[in-house]
Amino acid sequence: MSAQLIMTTALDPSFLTGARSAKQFPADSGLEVAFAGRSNSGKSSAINAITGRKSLARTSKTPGRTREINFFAVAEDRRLVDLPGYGYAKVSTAIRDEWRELLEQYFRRRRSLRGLFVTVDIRRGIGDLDRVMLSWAADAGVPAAALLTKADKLSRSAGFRRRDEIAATAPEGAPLLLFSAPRRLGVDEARTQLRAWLELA
Ligand SMILES: Nc1nc2c(ncn2[C@@H]2O[C@H](COP(=O)(O)OP(=O)(O)OP(=O)(O)O)[C@@H](O)[C@H]2O)c(=O)[nH]1
Ligand SMILES: [Mg+2]
Repeated sequence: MSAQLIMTTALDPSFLTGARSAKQFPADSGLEVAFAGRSNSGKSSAINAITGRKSLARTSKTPGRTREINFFAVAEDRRLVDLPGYGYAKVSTAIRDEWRELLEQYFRRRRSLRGLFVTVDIRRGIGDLDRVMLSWAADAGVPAAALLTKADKLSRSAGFRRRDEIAATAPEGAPLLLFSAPRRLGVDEARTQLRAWLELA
């Protein structure tokens, strides 16, 4: 087999744009994978760990910081999408409506969306809005996987136990992956999934 055939395209991430309305989305061509999840659940950290770039996506100790949809290019016509987190209580109703509207605009008509990671803090488990996301993806025929983030906060055995507990209440079909950005747990598996969705493997 030639070297060409076994080579995979390297992820070469760069920030494209932050969008506050559908008009600001990049052209809906090629393929993209989105990261959704509760505010502070580790979406931006997961993007950084998976792309191997420490501060590509801005992370924050303060929940609810990301109010835009941030698009990153990882290869020619292949993108990652960092969505604003949901479920953060301490914002005004007006801002919450704005977020919901923006997320709806994205999910309603994004034809290039080919995969969805939902980040779920392993200690919290899957919540109602995560369920909404996962069932929306299932209805839209978009494959989804849950990243059970912050697994480093639990011991190894507690992590496995917790995953089984969460699996018992999770909607069927979406795999659950133990994940830790600082420990790089599940990072290679998530990257393999991402590449498959983006047809980069
Ligand atoms: N210990 C640990 N901390 C993490 C992990 N992932 C994220 N964090 C921390 O959790 C906080 C929130 O992480 P972010 O990646 O900014 O979360 P987010 O989901 O993008 O948050 P919003 O954009 O506000 O919705 C930060 O303080 C991160 O350092 C993890 O796997 N382990
Ligand atoms: Mg974020």
